[in-house]
Amino acid sequence: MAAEERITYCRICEPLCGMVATVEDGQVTKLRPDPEHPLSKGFACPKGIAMTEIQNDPDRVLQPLRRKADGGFEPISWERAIGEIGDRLGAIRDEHGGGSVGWYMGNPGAFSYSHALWVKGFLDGLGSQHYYTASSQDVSNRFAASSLLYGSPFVLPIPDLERCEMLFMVGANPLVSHGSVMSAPRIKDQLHAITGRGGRVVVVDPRRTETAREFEHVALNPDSDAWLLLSILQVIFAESLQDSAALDSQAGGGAELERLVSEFEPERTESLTGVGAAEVRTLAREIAAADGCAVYGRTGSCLGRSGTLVSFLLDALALSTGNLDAEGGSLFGDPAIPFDRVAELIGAGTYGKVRSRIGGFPEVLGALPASLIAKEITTPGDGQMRALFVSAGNPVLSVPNGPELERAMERLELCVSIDLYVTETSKHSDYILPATTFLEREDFPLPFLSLFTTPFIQMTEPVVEPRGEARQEWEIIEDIASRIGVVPSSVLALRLLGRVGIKLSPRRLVETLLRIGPSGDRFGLTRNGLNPAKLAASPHGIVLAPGWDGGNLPGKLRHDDGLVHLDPPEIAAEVKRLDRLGAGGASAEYPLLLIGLRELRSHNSWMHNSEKLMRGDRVHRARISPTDGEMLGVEDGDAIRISSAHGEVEVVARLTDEVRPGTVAVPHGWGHAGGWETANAAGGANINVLASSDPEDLEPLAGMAHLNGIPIKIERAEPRSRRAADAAAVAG
Ligand SMILES: Nc1nc2c(c(=O)[nH]1)N[C@H]1C(S)=C(S)[C@@H](COP(=O)(O)OP(=O)(O)OC[C@H]3O[C@@H](n4cnc5c(=O)[nH]c(N)nc54)[C@H](O)[C@@H]3O)O[C@H]1N2
Ligand SMILES: Nc1nc2c(c(=O)[nH]1)N[C@H]1C(S)=C(S)[C@@H](COP(=O)(O)OP(=O)(O)OC[C@H]3O[C@@H](n4cnc5c(=O)[nH]c(N)nc54)[C@H](O)[C@@H]3O)O[C@H]1N2
Ligand code: SF4
Ligand SMILES: [Mo]
Repeated sequence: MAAEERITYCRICEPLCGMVATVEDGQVTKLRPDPEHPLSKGFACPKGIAMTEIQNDPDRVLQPLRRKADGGFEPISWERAIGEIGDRLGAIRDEHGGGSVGWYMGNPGAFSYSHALWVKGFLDGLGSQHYYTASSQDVSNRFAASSLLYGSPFVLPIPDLERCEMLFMVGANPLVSHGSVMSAPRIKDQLHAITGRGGRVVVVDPRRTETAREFEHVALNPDSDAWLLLSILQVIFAESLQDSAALDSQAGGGAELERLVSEFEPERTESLTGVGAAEVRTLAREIAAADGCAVYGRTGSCLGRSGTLVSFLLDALALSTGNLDAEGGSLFGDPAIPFDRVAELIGAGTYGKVRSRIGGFPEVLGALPASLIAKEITTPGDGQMRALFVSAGNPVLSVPNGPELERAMERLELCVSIDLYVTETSKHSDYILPATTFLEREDFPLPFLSLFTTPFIQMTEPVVEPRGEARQEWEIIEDIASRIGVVPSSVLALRLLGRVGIKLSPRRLVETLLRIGPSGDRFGLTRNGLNPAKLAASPHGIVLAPGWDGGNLPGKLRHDDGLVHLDPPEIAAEVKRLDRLGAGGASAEYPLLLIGLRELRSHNSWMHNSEKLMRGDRVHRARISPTDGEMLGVEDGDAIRISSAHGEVEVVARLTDEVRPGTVAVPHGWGHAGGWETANAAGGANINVLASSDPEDLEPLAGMAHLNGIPIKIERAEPRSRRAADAAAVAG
């Protein structure tokens, strides 16, 4: 059969780059970047290209699997799998209530609108609050900060890359990550365009990253961002550099903010941050003086001990300098389907509506801290979790203390995974159900519409039929739910169903939302409005406007007074707690601080089975400063043992002055022991065994895991003489 080309877009990470798939005999044989995509314009990264290998991976799970007594798996039919799961789930629900059923949805779930909507609907249908996502290792505190500031967790500022004179970027490495909580294809070009027009990109990061190297770098101590931002704000108010007009018109509590930051002179915080007071003063003046400064933070601003405070301070800085909701600063998307309003309608746009049974943490967008899943399983009492579904997630490698979770999973009465692989997590399930890849499903970037820095919309059909017996998550959920008489849907879905009398599929739902949305055709009432036919006729996607306008924020604010709140008591309490925490937490026993790192050819834990991506000299390495190396007697290439108060791992040392003395950077997502041969062979370790899953170690306002700035110590794992002897033996 002749080869055909199909237009689609990548759903591995947030730029959602356009792709062209070559399909031969019903198989994807090649993926290449789509030159006609109006934003990514022929760009794709190595992961996007390597998706062909994942798609066709011989290690992929392609049939439902059931665990045998010996721990191995046997294939069974879908009918049997759904029947058995339904029966067991029904019995658990009847005995212990729907609130004993939990679900963890991992990162790829966010890239499938149908998956995300149906999981939440299923748990709502069951009446369970045990909803967990990768958010509590990623971004929950950004949502929590938005809730405090704007009264709505989904109100997220995105940098105006097109028009800013200065981009102040805290804890992000977009040259590798390709951008997050902003969808900005070709981000590298966009950053160079800023400097190209005479502007500046300032990167605040403990490590001299790929991005920091190409632009300006402010090096700071891990997990000290809150102090840095408090000091920048202190200077702005003390030197009367604030934009009083913006403060008066947009915000309430400006005076309280000024008071709150007043004692954080840069001279007081420089020993905590490692950033000199003079440099902080200069930075503050430059941010205030810039003709448009976009203040942006990402995972490095979220994974410390005070992430909600840091996210809050980033927006407070933007607002105080007249850069919030203003062109050249931070903007708020107003997309064709207003996801924040949809979430509100279905009751998902919440913060603190319920609290976790363990630790009393507030839910964020319905999700509770994933770090607590193990304890929710093992702690008896009302609401104890007895059944757990895991879809598109590998929490054994991604949350703190994977070994604790592995042990807890073995105690569940029912555990079901929906994944592409037998992973470190799914291998502990009673059933593994084969999921489609994104190339095998239709899609629509629902949650990302407001985060595109250029307003954009695209819909894609599946590129190929599902391989083997793979099914989409929402279909699996429908089948299981109907076995136990649950309707997996949210309030809005039901309402729409009744109103327009259509069979509820995710596609119908999203098409309806599109047509009744602000840019929709209102079923023919608005000429030139968007509808599915129009999207189908533009498979490369449609740019809806050259950029977002300033001024969208008032329509999104949900506080009764219509203002941004700069004085939430929770934030004042966090500043007090920060003072008690003191510097980084390093001690005589654990003198170094561990931070994370992303690599161009890894994607969290799930692309290490691609030979293309694993080619060459890829080893799980800890980046250590040469000064520390010398002190520890560790040389480049040595096997080292890293230990914290919570666990220990062995990895390989790489000495580099990218990190300063005292800081060690190691990527997460390694240490495989699943059904993926290439990944297993890659070696490395689960770095998150060094992190704590104890409630007292989670960030209080969003329950986020503390993954950056973990106090550690390092020793050589084996005497070098032995390694040299081994090498000599091999050579001989
Ligand atoms: N190639 C690749 N791309 C990815 C991913 C991947 O695994 N691989 N993952 C995707 C996902 S899930 C996400 S959420 C995004 C994340 O997107 P980013 O947040 O842009 O990605 P990171 O590379 O983790 O960048 C975080 C930076 O924070 C720094 N950092 C660590 N601790 C601190 C600190 O205390 N303060 C400050 N200021 N900085 C700190 C780290 O050194 C790092 O450079 O990337 C996405 N893109
Ligand atoms: N130390 C440290 N830990 C971190 C981070 C860090 O920076 N440092 N980053 C955190 C971040 S930002 C994130 S987002 C989390 C990620 O945490 P998780 O989402 O728990 O882990 P992933 O490695 O993304 O695992 C994704 C799983 O989904 C499967 N999969 C891929 N596509 C699909 C699909 O379409 N459908 C289904 N059903 N399955 C699919 C893959 O095979 C894989 O098993 O990790 C977090 N952990
Ligand atoms: S940057 Fe790479 S992985 Fe991310 S969407 Fe683009 S091609 Fe896919
Ligand atoms: Mo993430």
